[in-house]
Amino acid sequence: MISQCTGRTDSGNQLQSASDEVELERMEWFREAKFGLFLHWGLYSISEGEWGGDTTLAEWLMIKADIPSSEYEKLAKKFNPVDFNAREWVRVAKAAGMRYIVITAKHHDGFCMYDSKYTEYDILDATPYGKDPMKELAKACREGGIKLCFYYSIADWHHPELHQKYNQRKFHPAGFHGNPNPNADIRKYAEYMKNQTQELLSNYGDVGIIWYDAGGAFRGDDMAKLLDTESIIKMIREMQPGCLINDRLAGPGTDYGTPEQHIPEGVQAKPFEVCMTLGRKWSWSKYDVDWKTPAQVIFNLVDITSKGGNYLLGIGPKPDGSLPTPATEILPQVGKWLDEYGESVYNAGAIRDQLRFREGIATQGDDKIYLHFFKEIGKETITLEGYFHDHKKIYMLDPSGNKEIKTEKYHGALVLHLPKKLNPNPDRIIVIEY
Ligand code: JFZ
Repeated sequence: MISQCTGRTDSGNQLQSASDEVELERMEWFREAKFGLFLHWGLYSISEGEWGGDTTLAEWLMIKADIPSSEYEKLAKKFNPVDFNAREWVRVAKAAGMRYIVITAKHHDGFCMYDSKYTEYDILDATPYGKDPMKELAKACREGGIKLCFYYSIADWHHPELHQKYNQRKFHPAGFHGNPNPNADIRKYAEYMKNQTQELLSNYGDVGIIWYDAGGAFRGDDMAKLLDTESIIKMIREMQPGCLINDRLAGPGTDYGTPEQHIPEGVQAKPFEVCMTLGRKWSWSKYDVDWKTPAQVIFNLVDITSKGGNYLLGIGPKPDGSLPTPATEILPQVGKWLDEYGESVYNAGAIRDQLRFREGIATQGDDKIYLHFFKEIGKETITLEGYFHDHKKIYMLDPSGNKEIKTEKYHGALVLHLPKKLNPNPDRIIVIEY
């Protein structure tokens, strides 16, 4: 396990090879960022979660409502996000403590939310908006000092050269396509996908991640061979060596894993990023009313950090370009907590020591261990077994003034005498500085 901060392996050895060094350098911003905003925004947003009386819909609108391309394409004429303000999106992300944004450049419906020279089925050519929002967002991210990243769907329910047999089969045995073409040539689609990746990496400055996703398509097929993913990865490495590639693009040499809507058990060997919705849906739905609380988001962020991962939290901007009100109410509260306690996340990662802390979640930085208490523990002391540092000081983290914690050694373990009254959740962190 490479430390979050020093880049040394667990035993403090130097890195094993030059490729480790390159990988470590490429991942550095990602490891330090910890927390990102995932935005699903497209023609499906216009439905606001409803189609033909079904109010359970979102970004899978086209396949779940079985809409042919000739019908679905008409949505483009209605897409005019007059309230889109890239600077406001970046402000909301930064105020939440988020340090990168992943936005859908193209989702499974095949509609491009950026100006592509390889199709007219994009926001510049097919909608009344007539601008490229990704240009505005790239500028705002640069000015705001956060990374812009693109979600790019490998599945495509509109492109004539991707046969429906490769698309999602769980809803349609043969796969779904809005305009099925029995003579589709996968090699032409592979070229289209590679060309669009190239233009995303050419026209928007530094890109932090190309966040590929097949959404269950190509299941049982050799995606790497069919799409020649190795040549795509090679091109990305050559064009922007600092750009990460997630593991949903099949093939050798991607950078990190992407558990979706769940937090894996235990510290993970490979870098990973949990992607999760803030509500229930990835894209905007006015029927999405079940939102996570700030405390739940904070717990998830700390839990994921303690396992060595990042947290990518998803919301769906409205078709007019504004952000859902619950998101603008919840996210600033998470950001306030990070303003006060963020060192226990940003400058920390999985515990490298053998420390056992059963009462909560522990994260570890270069010279500090953070003990997060997220539940009532009902006792006045805790015993840390497997702890071996000669600590400098131990205190309760408190923005109004850290409170010293009394300790004693007991059979090689460290006993901490807790304050009579622990701070209220989730602001209860004891720091061991060594
Ligand atoms: C995928 C997308 O389908 C979804 O719309 C959203 O963008 C999410 C972040 O990524 O979700 C998946 C991923 C994998 C499967 C299904 C949906 N799968 O393997 O069946």
